[in-house]
Amino acid sequence: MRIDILTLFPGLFESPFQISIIKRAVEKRLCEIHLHDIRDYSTDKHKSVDDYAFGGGAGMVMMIQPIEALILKLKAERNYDEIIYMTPDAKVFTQKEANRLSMSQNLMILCGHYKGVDQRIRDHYITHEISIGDYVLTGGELAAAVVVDSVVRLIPGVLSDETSALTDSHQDGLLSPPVYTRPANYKGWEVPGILLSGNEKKINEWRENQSMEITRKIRPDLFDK
Ligand code: 6GU
Repeated sequence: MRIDILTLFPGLFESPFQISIIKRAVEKRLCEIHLHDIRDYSTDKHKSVDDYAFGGGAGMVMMIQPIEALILKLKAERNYDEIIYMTPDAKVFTQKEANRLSMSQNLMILCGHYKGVDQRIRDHYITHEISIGDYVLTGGELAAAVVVDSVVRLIPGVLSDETSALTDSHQDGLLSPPVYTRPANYKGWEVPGILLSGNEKKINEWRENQSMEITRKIRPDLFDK
């Protein structure tokens, strides 16, 4: 998979993609992540990337020109499965979406800043919009890093058996059961005995029950979906 990220702040992605699972996915050549600085595509003599909103109001709007130049350059090089715009005014990202996007060959992700991008970019180039939750971030970069992380770990070969995605919270629509490791008794805090029994069938039943109970308690809304 190839992911192109269009941003005014490429530096924000440096550390998240240079650590752990994403780093390994890139090293194993299972994915390529390319960062593009939108400002490099401004033809303006001051390299402007934003301007005041028509109609007034606080906050700047990202201009069409540099974004379009960058999108057109990339589109001329390959076909994109989706051209995604990160914005709080979109449907909220889910595991189902992560699963779907993980089957892509090429993804382009545009990160919004300030008041967002000129609507005409959305109308004419964007094929999919993502918010990561009902709260506001300074820009789309951290949200894009979240989406990339959740998608890249699902690419076949990225996770080992031990880190398998199949048992993740949300993968089956439920929250995960509690987990424990050595020691079995720490200061008198004991691990549930069933987990030490070696009875795989009983252990799986216990985990399923815990999943249901925890989901009912913390996220009952997941049962409605
Ligand atoms: Cl994608 N962008 C911004 N700026 N804020 C957000 C978001 C995205 N998702 C949730 N909040």
